[in-house]
Amino acid sequence: MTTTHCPYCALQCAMHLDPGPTGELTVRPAEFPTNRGGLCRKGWTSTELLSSPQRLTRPLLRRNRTDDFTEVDWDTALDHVAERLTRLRAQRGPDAVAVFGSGALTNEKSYLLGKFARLALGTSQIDYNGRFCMSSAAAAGTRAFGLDRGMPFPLADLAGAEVVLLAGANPAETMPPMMGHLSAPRLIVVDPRHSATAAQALHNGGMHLAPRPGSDLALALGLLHAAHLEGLLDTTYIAERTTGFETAWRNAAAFWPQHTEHLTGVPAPQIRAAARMLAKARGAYVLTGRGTEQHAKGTDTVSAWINLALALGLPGRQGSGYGCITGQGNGQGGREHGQKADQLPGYRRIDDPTARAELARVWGVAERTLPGPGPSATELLDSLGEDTGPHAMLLLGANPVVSAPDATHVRDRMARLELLVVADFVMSESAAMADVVLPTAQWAEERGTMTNLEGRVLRRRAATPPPAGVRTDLEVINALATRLGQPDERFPTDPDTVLAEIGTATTGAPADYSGVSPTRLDSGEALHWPVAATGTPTPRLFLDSFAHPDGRARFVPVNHRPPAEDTTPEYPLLATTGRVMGHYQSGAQTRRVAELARAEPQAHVEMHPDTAARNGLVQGQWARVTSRRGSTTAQVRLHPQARLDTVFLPFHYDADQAANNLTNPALDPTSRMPEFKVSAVRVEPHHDERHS
Ligand SMILES: Nc1nc2c(c(=O)[nH]1)N[C@H]1C(S)=C(S)[C@@H](COP(=O)(O)OP(=O)(O)OC[C@H]3O[C@@H](n4cnc5c(=O)[nH]c(N)nc54)[C@H](O)[C@@H]3O)O[C@H]1N2
Ligand SMILES: Nc1nc2c(c(=O)[nH]1)N[C@H]1C(S)=C(S)[C@@H](COP(=O)(O)OP(=O)(O)OC[C@H]3O[C@@H](n4cnc5c(=O)[nH]c(N)nc54)[C@H](O)[C@@H]3O)O[C@H]1N2
Ligand code: SF4
Ligand SMILES: [Mo]
Repeated sequence: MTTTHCPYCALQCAMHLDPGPTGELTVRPAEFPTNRGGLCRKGWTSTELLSSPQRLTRPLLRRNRTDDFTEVDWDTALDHVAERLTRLRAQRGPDAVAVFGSGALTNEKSYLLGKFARLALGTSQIDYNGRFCMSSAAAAGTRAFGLDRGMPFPLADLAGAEVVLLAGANPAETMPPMMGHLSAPRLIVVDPRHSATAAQALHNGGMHLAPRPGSDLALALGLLHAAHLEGLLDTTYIAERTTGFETAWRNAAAFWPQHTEHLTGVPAPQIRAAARMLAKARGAYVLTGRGTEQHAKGTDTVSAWINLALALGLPGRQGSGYGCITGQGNGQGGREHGQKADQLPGYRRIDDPTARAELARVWGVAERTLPGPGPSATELLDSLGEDTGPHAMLLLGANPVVSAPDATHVRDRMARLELLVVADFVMSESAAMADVVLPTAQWAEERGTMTNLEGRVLRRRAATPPPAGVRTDLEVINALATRLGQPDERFPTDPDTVLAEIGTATTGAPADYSGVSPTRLDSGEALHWPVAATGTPTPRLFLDSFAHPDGRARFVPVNHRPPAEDTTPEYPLLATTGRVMGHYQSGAQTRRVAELARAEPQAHVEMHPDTAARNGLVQGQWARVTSRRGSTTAQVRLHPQARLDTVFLPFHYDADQAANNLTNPALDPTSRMPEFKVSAVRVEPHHDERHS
């Protein structure tokens, strides 16, 4: 038996893997503070992909995009990649090569990938899919508290609260075992959809506020306004632990309940009632998810939620707080170790001279050889093949052809690359476009560490060796780096050696991992970062002071503005996107798991029966949904409690069922988050013999 954690989301449920009679691994849930013996359907079926016939086990190469792939040996594939990269760099300079990483990668892979980009390639062009995930919350958290750790408290603390407000999060589908921690508190769910979580809230005496997509910022200002008017703010806390309340309040002052109702569609009495419920609770949390964050104003929107939490005196207190629900398996650790365009390991900035000097010393290079900050994920993808943009890309752990905004455009850009190299264990839609595909090991075949949604570092353990012919990501990075002239010892393939180096590289940094060791992890100690070599872990941050130099949290003055595009007679509805329980992300993995594929075989579009009727649609019919970017097809699923002006599509499907054919690449000015959650669309019957 091997005890490890689920490969998918940031809850990182613990599980035991046992070899079955035919050698295949079976899953049993393990007792652990986040999942407490529970798993969702994806976790239960997670071992199926290890032995799937769709698994890649040989490197694949084609010298021409119009050719089919041929199986080659590793040396041929790696030599080809190294030779092409060297030539491109010589012709066009180091920024001609890009790297795209992922919050699915272990801490060790994230760290080594960032180091590979900066040292072996010398490129500034590195970013990752976490940019599409929690980047707005990270930016707002840093502004307010001086440090971003998704949940600055253990998940289990939530159970002790009286009220939890969930803004744009649907954990009943996205992290089902988390609902166990939310059964005692009353929930206030803010979601345009009557989601499974909203249903749970109403069932337990809580509330569901259903704002128009993209209007959360107004709603958060309205709640602050209502709480202030009723004298429910924590004025002592505001005076002692924060700065900037007055300027932030000046913006909220105009958001009377009626005005807020007009902007959001949430009835004024509900706004007042929710403000009262939250403000009067003994123990309350405000949590944000992607629904409120994935907007062209996502950072300001999260700031508005944090302002509300600060005004009520919640953050940095035992039994109360603000947190962002991080999404990907290593969404937290993946944002700390330097695969982000503007970042060095330990959550340090790449434009900070002290951090640069420190890292250069650890890495044994001259500081001036480290590149500066590069473009964000959407901008990076948009510049591929441009004269001044990258002409080659190395992609690990993401499937942007399905998951990036305006996916058709992204596909066109990726097609312009002279060299696309993808390391994956299945032929994802992005891998299918590559020149070279490198087959890598999966979660249950490798060791490493992951940092879960509460900032706790966990150990991923190998339960079985990888299939013959498959290499680990660390081995792939090493093999490419050495071929590019790097010393072998600079790119270790042993995860524990990389972890030790992460400890050195992050000593004294905001995300200090120097106290994380295999021995401490194996002892079961709850290692929430920062954890210094000689120090104790930090399950709860900010109890004494916030991370700004003056120790205070900052209110950030923010104001409401409409989404990047609004409805017109041609595009009269708003489409929002998100997840269903049975699939994970771009679906590259879960669409290949038989039970999950059977349960949710194709895309659907959720809408109110009247909206359907007005557009000539009935339950189960195929609809075409069209935005200014493009169109997609999906089967109509009626929902009697849906908003009349809003339809919802999951983004787990590819090609002509891809929700991202619709989405708007308009970016948040601070986090560079695209507007996944609002597109103006029209819906109509789709007539196609394949679907009839
Ligand atoms: N089953 C499943 N679970 C997952 C994942 C998965 O792909 N599948 N992915 C993991 C990852 S990476 C992430 S980031 C998390 C995401 O977890 P969540 O944030 O819970 O997921 P989403 O479905 O993207 O969005 C949550 C809700 O936001 C709502 N929403 C849409 N527009 C708006 C808006 O304008 N305002 C508000 N307030 N709400 C809005 C949607 O209706 C949806 O119910 O899930 C993780 N867990
Ligand atoms: N419309 C819309 N689009 C969205 C969102 C939304 O809500 N709406 N959400 C966004 C969010 S929050 C996220 S996080 C992104 C995620 O979207 P993607 O970045 O596309 O994520 P995945 O589908 O998880 O892709 C991971 C790929 O990497 C492979 N992989 C997994 N682990 C490893 C590993 O350790 N090594 C290697 N080499 N490969 C690995 C998998 O097989 C898979 O092919 O999607 C974003 N896109
Ligand atoms: S909730 Fe997340 S970590 Fe837990 S079993 Fe499901 S996908 Fe895996
Ligand atoms: Mo995510």
